[in-house]
Amino acid sequence: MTGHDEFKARSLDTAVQETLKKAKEKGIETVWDRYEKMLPQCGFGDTGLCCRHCLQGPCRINPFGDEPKTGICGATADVMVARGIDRAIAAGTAAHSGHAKHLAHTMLKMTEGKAKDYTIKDADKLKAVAKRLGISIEGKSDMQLAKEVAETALGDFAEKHEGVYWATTVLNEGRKKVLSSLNAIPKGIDHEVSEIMHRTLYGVDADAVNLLLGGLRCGVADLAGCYMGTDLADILFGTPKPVITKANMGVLKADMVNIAAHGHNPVLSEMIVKMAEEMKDEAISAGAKGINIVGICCTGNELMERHGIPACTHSVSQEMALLTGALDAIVVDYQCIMPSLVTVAECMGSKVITTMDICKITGAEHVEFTEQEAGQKAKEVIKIAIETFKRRKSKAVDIPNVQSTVIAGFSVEAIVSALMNVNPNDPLKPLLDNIKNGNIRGVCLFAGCNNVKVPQDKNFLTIAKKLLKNNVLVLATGCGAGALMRHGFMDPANVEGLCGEGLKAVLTAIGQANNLGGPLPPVIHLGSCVDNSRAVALVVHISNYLGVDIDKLPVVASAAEAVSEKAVSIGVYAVAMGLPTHVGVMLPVLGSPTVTSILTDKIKGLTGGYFIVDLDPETSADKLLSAINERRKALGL
Ligand code: NFS
Ligand code: SF4
Repeated sequence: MTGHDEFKARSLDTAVQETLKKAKEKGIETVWDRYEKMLPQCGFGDTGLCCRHCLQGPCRINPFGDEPKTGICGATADVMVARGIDRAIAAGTAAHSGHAKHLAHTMLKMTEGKAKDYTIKDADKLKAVAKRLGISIEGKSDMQLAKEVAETALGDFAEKHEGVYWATTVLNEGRKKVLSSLNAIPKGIDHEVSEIMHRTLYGVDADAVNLLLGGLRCGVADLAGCYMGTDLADILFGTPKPVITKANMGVLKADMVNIAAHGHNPVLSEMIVKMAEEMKDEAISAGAKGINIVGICCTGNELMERHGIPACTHSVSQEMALLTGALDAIVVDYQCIMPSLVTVAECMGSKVITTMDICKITGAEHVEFTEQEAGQKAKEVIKIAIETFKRRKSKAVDIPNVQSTVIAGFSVEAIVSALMNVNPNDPLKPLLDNIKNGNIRGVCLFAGCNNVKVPQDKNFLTIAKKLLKNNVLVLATGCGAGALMRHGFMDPANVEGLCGEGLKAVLTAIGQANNLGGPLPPVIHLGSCVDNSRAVALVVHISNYLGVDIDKLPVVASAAEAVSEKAVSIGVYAVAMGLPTHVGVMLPVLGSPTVTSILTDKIKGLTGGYFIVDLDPETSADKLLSAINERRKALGL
């Protein structure tokens, strides 16, 4: 074995491999070590056949058909599995919409003069969102309008029976019809989450089909939450435009105060970026060259798409950022933050700083963040990092010399404006002409996390390579975007090597029309996980333009290395939108052949979308391609 081969089974990212070697030398435990200790994982849980929804349990059902065949209350395998998946959807929905609600509160406080560090960055987007929501914009100041948008957002959470629903303002007519007929239009985001908790309680819904239809409606509520998150973040912090930056651990700088923003909500990370600028001199007095903010996971994507902040690493490799020894602080809000970071930080003399009331970690420092004192709190966080730097600066660090060039920040607005440089009067035409003539076979969205069960990035890279060669236009969000960017898939220089001829020609033509001096990158970065809303917006645009519903379009999605319950809820709304949706890790549904066949097959007759569960990236790519081809054929292309 040479170099870091020993760690290839854990990650395909060479920076991660190098850092894993260091972890081993230092005897520091990582997520991969803990995974190995966990094996074999429980077969009941794996197949979805355990239930702890009441105090008579836990119950488990024999997956091989022997006794016990039901839970103590009589719940069958179908019911147990459907209840389990429903609760995952509700959790994912609660998280995305909690993020959106936080933005709405921030926006409302801003309009009341109670959050003075925030401003309206994109008044055009504000007006566009207001119009979409049916709010009249005549004679209103931006602040007044922002207040109404924030109040409408907050009004989307409770149950209501009239007025606008965020979800219906973003769907095309075809989808509205399909989802209404399935009673899958949410009546309120929090209402749907709470209803799932109710119906999955001991002794309530015991019909798998009914449970899954409830889950579908909650999935559509998740779309509303994601969309709201994107809308409000764009208004407050700016709608992304293409920006050149870097990704991977090589973006850390030994002679600077390195702060990683980790988690999700730009409400926090935007302030860290803003205040870092102001506190540069303080860092210099401490002996640093300045302050270097880097991103981890989705808040990293948010900072990258709006400011070109480089990405350090993503998802399963988050501990590695600390193991470099160069990170002076890692500041987190909520979601996808491994509690183990605290232990690694202790070993490395670094700090984990929690900021949110709902997300504290024992052993971390807590600086309670409020929108009222946002700038002040961000400064407190940065001060802690500067203090850590003073102690760290004389010590050796191990920053892997690995980074790739990234062009990020393709909001739908940015994509349309790039296309307008090709055809000013009819911007979508060039894209659709190329889909029709086969230069572009179809579109695939990669989303979701890195799962410890998969060699990091392997599924994403394998599938994306095959699709790109077959001229599929690839979009990416979240840590899926992270995986692809760390391996050069967002560097225009790699279009030549990665893309098929047709796709190459299209990316080059658009790049030239925009004076980029080269093509667009092989993979288009749409942003964070809530920004899957941007993918929905794009397909809705295309569907409206063509007058063909989304379930007929050659568009597919893949969460190739999913982890979070948020990936499950996103998957459900992708299916609700009518997309064939691949998941590259096992969903806990196999214990119920009924639920499995509904999700992977029967639902196709209802929404047009369906799940493809396949753990092998090669055959997964083939299945995605054939789903695209099947739809092309049906369209006569
Ligand atoms: Ni999405 Fe983003 Fe990453 Fe997965 Fe977590 S950060 S919200 S859930 S791990 S992609
Ligand atoms: Fe067991 Fe039924 Fe209670 Fe679940 S709800 S733990 S299956 S008795």
